[in-house]
Amino acid sequence: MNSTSQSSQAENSTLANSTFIMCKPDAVERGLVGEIISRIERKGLRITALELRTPERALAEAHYEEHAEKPFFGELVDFLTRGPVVAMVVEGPDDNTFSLMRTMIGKTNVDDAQPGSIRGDFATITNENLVHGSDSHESAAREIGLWFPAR
Ligand code: RTP
Ligand code: MG
Repeated sequence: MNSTSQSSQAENSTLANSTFIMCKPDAVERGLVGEIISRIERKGLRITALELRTPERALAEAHYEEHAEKPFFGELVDFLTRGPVVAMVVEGPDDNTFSLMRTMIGKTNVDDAQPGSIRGDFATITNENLVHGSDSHESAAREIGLWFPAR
């Protein structure tokens, strides 16, 4: 790669084109991380940060703060903290990366998740639906800041 294309790639690397993706503990336990990463790469998206870690409770609570008042919040935090997750920043060529990833991940409820989507192909329980993806530009910026504060 020459210096011109390197610098233009850096200029195109914007937060607006990035989203936060996480392989949840069930994906790590079931050995589906490779499958999920492979789908992201084959789609033509780029992983620009990646970390395997078991989130502390405070991080899991902050991550899912929009659900703090929901009856399933405690169970959701228990689930997310039960083992390692793979946290990632994923970037695409345009500002619709979060939306492309949400389509690839599939609907929240496993009964609605279409075959061809990650949840549609591999999940049988809504509470253990393998992958998280930010649902807006605002969520993406907030979640990237939460999980990768140095970026
Ligand atoms: P995520 O945040 O994990 O990517 O999932 P999502 O946007 O598709 O769904 P969201 O509404 O944000 O819910 C977060 C996770 O909570 C569990 N959930 N349980 N019992 C219930 O009614 C219920 N609703 C949601 C799911 O595991 C969902 O992924
Ligand atoms: Mg969500």
